[in-house]
Amino acid sequence: NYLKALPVQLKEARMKDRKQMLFLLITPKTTQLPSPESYTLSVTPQRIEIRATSGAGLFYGMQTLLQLMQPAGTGSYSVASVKIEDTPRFAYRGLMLDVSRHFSTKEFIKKQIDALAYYKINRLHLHLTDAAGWRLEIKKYPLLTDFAAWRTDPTWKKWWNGGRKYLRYDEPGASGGYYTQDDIREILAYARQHYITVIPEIEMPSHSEEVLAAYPQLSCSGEPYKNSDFCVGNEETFTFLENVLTEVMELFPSEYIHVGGDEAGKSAWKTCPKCQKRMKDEHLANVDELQSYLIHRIEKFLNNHGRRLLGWDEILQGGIAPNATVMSWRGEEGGIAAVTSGHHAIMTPGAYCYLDSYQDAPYSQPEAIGGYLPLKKVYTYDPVPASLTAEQAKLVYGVQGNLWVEYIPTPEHVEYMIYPRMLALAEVAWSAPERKSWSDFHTRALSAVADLQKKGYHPFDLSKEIGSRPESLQP
Ligand code: NAG
Repeated sequence: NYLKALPVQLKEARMKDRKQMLFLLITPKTTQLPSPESYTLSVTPQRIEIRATSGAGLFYGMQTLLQLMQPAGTGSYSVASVKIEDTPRFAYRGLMLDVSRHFSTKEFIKKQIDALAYYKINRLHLHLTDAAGWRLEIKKYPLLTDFAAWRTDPTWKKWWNGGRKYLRYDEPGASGGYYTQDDIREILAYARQHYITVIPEIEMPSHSEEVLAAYPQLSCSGEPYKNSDFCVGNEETFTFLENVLTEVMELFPSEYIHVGGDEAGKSAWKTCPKCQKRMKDEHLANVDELQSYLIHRIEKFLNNHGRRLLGWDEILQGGIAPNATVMSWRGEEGGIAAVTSGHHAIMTPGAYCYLDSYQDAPYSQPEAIGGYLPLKKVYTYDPVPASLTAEQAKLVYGVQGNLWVEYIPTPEHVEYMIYPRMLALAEVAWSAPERKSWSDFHTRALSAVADLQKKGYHPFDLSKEIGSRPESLQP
């Protein structure tokens, strides 16, 4: 399927001599090919050969070949003779896209899949639910998309500061959107062709104002617009979450289901009679343990369905669930704590991986959430903290860039924030640290930006980088 969908240039390529051929060979596992994503690529004047033990490896060999092809006059391309053995450093190489704060269409997602796969990214984590809008059709709970997916202002910032109301989809001024289950199937089929696994995130117990506006009985107060956390004392909360996750698992084949877990306020739990009763019955010492009770129960549910739980590093609070994987975002401490206790971790610390930060001097940039993360800083990141033993380091499953879009209302702006920084992260995720070179990467990133522009993307123009962060917003 992928070969059918290849970019025009390769489909139209003709080898000059009929004996010149492109071979894609699946071969038995060898030490040369240690992972299913490894490949060898050999280009001689007579033949191009890619070997791998799986389709994924052949796919990555193809991406490298496409990147090496140089235009050589009208409609033809040349590739220099080369012999490459290549293997990824990390099995998990991801981008998270927040589609709640501002909705992204399925066409936009597919366009990003094209670019991400070209740079050998293999996970797309979709932040599908948050206060700003629920983005996934759930047949059992129609209000999630008839109501909680629509708000009064298309711009998050104005809406957030101005009353935070949701509207029915057919009310005048309703702004938002969601993916139907068919849209998701379409996205997933496209992602699969590009060897990208899509990981759905359903937020709990917090960042859930939109759910609690639609189904207020799931909150501690029982009233809309009062709480952001689910009531953990209420059995209905678990019925709801398990019903939602059942539909999510029917749609998404990913091993991981992301359950959020970040930034719960937990304050309503302290006075809610149901939460207090739960704490007493379950011998829970504090609200952290109450959160952990919910995460443990949800993990059991996911594990019973053959899935693994993934969550932001707050899932460590009150005791981590036995099989959970931690996504370490508030620095590296969460990831370190996870691997030290034998859990997997995915590194995504804000200081290196948060693509919603400024990438250049603020006065030259559209407003961002704060923080300064230029390309070079992303490139220098090492996802394995120096303090880890070799055994612990093996539990670092990979690295991910996160794009939260509170301040990023248009698709062009989303691309501007992703590229080229995601290319730096792709190299962090794939290449052995000793093979990295900033100056070499910088040169390649400049031409990659031009290439992305030619393909219709809107990357930050790296050739115009000012490269400093003045304290003032003025030049
Ligand atoms: C955090 C929140 C996220 C927000 C982002 C902005 C996580 C896991 N949680 O406050 O909802 O959009 O940072 O950078 O990042």
